Amino acid sequence: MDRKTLLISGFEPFGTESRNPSWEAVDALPDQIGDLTLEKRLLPVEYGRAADLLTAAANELRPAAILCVGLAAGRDAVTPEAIGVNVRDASISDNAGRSAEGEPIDPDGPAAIFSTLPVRKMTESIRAAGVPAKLSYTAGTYVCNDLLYTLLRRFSGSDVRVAFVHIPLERTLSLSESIRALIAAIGAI
Ligand code: PCA
Repeated sequence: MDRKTLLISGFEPFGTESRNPSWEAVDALPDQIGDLTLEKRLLPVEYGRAADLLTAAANELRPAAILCVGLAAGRDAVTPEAIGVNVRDASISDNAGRSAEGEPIDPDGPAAIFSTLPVRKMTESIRAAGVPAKLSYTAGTYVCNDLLYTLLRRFSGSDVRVAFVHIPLERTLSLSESIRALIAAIGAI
């Protein structure tokens, strides 16, 4: 079997939450799904640095795909993200104390970039696994969007494809359902 690498990331806790199910779900995934070997990375909730760390890992591993996972506290479904936008704007600071109010991520970049993985198919596959899912057209304007946009920009035109999936809080969707959703999403890649 042709083995390929999937680079997959979750985030540290941030804001008022003491846990972040995105890393807990990623950490609980098997190391092998189908013909994909998973390389897992825990990322800091910091503008720029999260993307730099994952870019460095991708340059070293040359994965077939990068799947980033983050927490979307207000949502009640798993939401693959269709698009990253070129803006940082949030009422809370990142974990390094940096705040941003409507600044571009990359002054020379396009306003938005579409995900290069089949997000619609991933959404359907999560639903088929019995977990609520909805395709999203906004990953927000905080660190998750910063990571998605920056990776899409850096790997644009390359054979490294990129997607982002937001999962709800654990009190909204159990960790085992989030894990099931990620396995289904990966199956659709
Ligand atoms: N969610 C945040 C950043 C880290 C995370 O898990 C977001 O949606 O931007």
